[in-house]
Amino acid sequence: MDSLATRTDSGWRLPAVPNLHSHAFQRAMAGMAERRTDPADSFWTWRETMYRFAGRMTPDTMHAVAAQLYVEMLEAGYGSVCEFQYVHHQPDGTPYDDPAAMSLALVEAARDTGIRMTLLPVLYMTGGFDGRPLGERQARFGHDVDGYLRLLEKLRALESPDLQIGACFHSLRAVPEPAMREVLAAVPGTMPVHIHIAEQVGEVQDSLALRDARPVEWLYDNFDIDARWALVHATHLTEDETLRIVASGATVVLCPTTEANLGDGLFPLRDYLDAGGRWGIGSDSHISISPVEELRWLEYGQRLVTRRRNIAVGISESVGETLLHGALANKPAVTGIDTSGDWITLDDSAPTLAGATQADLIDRWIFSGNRSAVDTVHVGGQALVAGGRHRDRDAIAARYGAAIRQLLA
Ligand code: NGQ
Ligand code: ZN
Repeated sequence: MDSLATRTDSGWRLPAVPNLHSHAFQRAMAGMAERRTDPADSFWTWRETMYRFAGRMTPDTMHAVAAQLYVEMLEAGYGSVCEFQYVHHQPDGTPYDDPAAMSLALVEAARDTGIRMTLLPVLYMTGGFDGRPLGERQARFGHDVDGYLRLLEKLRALESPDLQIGACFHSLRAVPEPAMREVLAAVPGTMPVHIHIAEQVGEVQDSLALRDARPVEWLYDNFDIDARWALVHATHLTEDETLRIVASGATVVLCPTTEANLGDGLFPLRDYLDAGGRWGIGSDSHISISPVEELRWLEYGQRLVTRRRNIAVGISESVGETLLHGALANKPAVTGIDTSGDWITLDDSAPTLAGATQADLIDRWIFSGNRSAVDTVHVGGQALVAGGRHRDRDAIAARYGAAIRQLLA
């Protein structure tokens, strides 16, 4: 396999990495849910903290938080982001004067920073597989199908090479089957479709109890899933489900640092790679914003359970090269965006890269040290990051600091 690293006059050049899963507002709470509130603390108790933060966001704070997040993404080597946006309305569920206000705040943040965005307005209708209504804290997430399609239509008018719109179902818990069908029938057949699925054991158990099928099994039994589908997490899979995902050409979006932080479980990576599955990475809750750390922990999780080394090795013998190839391959179907011209350079003076060759550069970038080695980032021909710093880093950080103080007040 040819290396993704090329030597240029300005140092080692690599493709920028697409970030396939983000909830921008969660950047504001990263590191603030790490105290035990109950011996049974879990994903579900974390979610209560997360809902409290979601409840405080306004279009202005959303804009400030997302701009800071996107600066950090670019500085880490991501060139594009899929934004899974479900905080749509005022806290009591009343739409803003402009029902797209929150989504537009994210679009503005992407424009401020220069990151490419696939905006995924989320359909969120029910509080569980049993179809129960949204809880009080979920009120601002909700839409009926018509309102959702109007939002999609409005946002699609903004599409450009830097901004694409996709369809998005929060999860099988949150969207009843008829609504999924209506949306899929109404949107173009090439539009990316993203969904959270099978992240937690509790979700698999509920699905078995109420639908007599596991989430991924149920999805494949009931819908034609193809390459435009992004299945976020898909942590808990049987062998049969794993093979059905591979055969469909869908992309599994792995978010290793968030999945570790939330105690989700471990995706069956080796089996999935053996079968030829497509995957990508996302920073999701933004507990970490680094493609290096996502890829490193994708591999380390597997090492820890198998008690072996060098697991994610495919046609290449380099783990780093294999991982980076995987994270970059086949993304237009799930992003709608052509990122092939976006690239980063690494800092030639970084001690961790001293004496690197094309054969070991990517392994060293991913597995050695913690100081970011990203020097420049070029998106759509523009240098957004130079010397490791985004061009508007300071102004955006100042606005972020003010927004956080307001959120925490
Ligand atoms: C979310 N996040 O929507 O932000 C979810 C939690 C849920 C992650 N799963 C809420 N990482 O799944 O209900
Ligand atoms: Zn998510």
